[in-house]
Amino acid sequence: MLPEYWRWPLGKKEAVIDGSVVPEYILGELNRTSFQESSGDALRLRLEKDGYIFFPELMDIKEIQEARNEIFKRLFEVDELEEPYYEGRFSYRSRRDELYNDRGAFWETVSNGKLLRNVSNGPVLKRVTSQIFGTPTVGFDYLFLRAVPQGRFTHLHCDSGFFTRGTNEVLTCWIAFTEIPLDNGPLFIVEGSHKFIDIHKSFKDFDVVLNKEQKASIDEHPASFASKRNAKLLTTTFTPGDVLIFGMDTLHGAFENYAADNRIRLTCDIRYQPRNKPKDPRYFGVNPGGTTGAGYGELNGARPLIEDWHIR
Ligand SMILES: O=C(O)CCC(=O)C(=O)O
Repeated sequence: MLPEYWRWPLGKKEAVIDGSVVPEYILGELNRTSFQESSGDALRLRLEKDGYIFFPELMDIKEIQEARNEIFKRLFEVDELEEPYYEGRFSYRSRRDELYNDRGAFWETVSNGKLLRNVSNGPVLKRVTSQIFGTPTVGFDYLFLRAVPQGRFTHLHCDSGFFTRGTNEVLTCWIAFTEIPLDNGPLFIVEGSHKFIDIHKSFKDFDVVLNKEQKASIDEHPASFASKRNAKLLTTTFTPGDVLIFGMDTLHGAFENYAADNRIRLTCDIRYQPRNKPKDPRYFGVNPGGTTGAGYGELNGARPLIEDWHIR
């Protein structure tokens, strides 16, 4: 339970999780890395040391804007965004279920937008991840596109229980399509968490589908979790085109979007692995089944924006 003074009302822009303000002293800034100025060895060292690599403005801004508009237009067509659609403001309405009888099929077509795929599965991330692994890589076909309206946040977790059935050599690439200041719910990383031995032990060999007795997310409030370990929640004001890459053991989550102007947060996360390592068939090919096998319908993104999210 958090002390009462952590709660609303909010002053200036603050980080919030589930209605609680995160104390400022727990927040820290992500280290920034320039891809152009880094060798493969330098990138591997950075990943080993920090558990993540943050590349500001890695992607071409025009391609990011085009992909964003492609997605916003689809959300506007189901009445979830206000006009003009390119501002990405949540309408608090939805006609998604009325217009499409299959949520998964709808979300799959949005996730397969050509302009979005240019960014997520295009040459830039392939080049960057190949440089990190030191061998050619492939991006997963199954994509986690997230249009995040007000009131949503992502619980603390690491990605190993989802993506390491084929190989442990997997990296998550998280891409910002909108500007994401603190009130818009940016992603955060728990400083040094890829080296927390107890966490590593409890999630080693954990598979979110097979080990039903264990949850992927950590229930403890990320602020108290971090504070007990003298760690900070590392984040930044993301700008469109920023990419954050992290390993499977790195604990992360996302702050709550409480932006008063109703702007949604648009991001996607995709995984890359060496091309010569075994692939988990759930995430590759046409109509991939995704984590549970239910396809794109299992994602929070497939839910109309007016509907709450599930927690795994
Ligand atoms: O974007 C978010 O809210 C969460 C992203 C995430 O959990 C991931 O990329 O693994």
